[in-house]
Amino acid sequence: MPKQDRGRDLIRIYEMMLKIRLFEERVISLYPKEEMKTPVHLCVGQEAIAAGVCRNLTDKDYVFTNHRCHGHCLAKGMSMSSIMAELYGKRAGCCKGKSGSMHLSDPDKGILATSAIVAGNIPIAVGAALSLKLRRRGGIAAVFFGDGAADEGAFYESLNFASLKKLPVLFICENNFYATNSRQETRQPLDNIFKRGGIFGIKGFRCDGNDAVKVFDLSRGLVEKIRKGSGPYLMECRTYRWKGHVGPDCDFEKGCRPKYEHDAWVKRCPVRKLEGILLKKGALTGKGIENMRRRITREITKAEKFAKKSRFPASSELYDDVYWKE
Ligand SMILES: Cc1ncc(C[n+]2csc(CCOP(=O)(O)OP(=O)(O)O)c2C)c(N)n1
Ligand SMILES: [Mg+2]
Repeated sequence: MPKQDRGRDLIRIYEMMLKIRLFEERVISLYPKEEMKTPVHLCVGQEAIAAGVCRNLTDKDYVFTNHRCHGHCLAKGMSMSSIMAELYGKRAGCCKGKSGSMHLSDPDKGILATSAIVAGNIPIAVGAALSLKLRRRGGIAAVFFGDGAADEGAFYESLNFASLKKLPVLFICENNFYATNSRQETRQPLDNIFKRGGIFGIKGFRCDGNDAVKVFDLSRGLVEKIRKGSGPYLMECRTYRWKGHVGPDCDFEKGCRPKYEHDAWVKRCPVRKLEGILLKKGALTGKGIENMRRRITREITKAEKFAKKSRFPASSELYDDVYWKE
């Protein structure tokens, strides 16, 4: 990749990470008003993975995400207003106010469906990749899931089938070391998620999920190979969520994890890390970052206003767009 393009990519990745962070922070500040009638699983601290991977994807590619999906959806190009309106349960939301936070979708942007069933999105991604291959349509499927999803049988069945059929799919495990409040070592005898495709012939890689440059470089190489017909790859990105499993509080406040652990990861903030790199290279200036923040904040405020003034779906629309009819 020419040097200049790479520099541009890293700036765009930084901008996306900042957008995700500021969006989640706005949700945190609005949530206590209890106007969003949906659980929210926030991705503060994990932004580098969504932004780094999705920078290598196009509208032709699919993304399948899970309950912690805001960052992936923003990074795949979904409109912020349609996400915010969905959180408010409004008709102008991406799913007409019926999905809430955990089932965001936007087929035009390649987000066909989002599943909150842990690991449920993985076989769906594999099915979509099979369809891409059969239709010779080009494009790949990228699926984001947590370390908790690696406990599920569906993960292994999906790896097996994807490898068997050499499907264009990238498996991305966001290992934040917890599934709800259970630590990884209380659930898994070995800390080796990236190796678990090995028995099916899938190569796996591990990287620092708080280092956007590493995530971008690793996923770029894998996406290129998958596009050329290599079949699937698995990457494990090690990271940490700063907020509780669900909602805007911190887990250490509830005694679910030690504060020192949380504080150590906050010091390794992925946004600050990339910011430091770009400032040092002279690719960004303090003033440039300030302007970027202002622009994003305006976009978020616009999305909030849009969501608040949109209307709720009418009760007569309850069964529209669902399979079940009275
Ligand atoms: C099949 C299934 N089992 C349990 C749950 C309840 N649940 C929702 S999220 C979650 C933890 C998921 O952990 P992980 O996959 O590591 O994702 P993270 O929340 O850490 O991002 C659980 C157990 C569920 N939604 N689906
Ligand atoms: Mg987890």
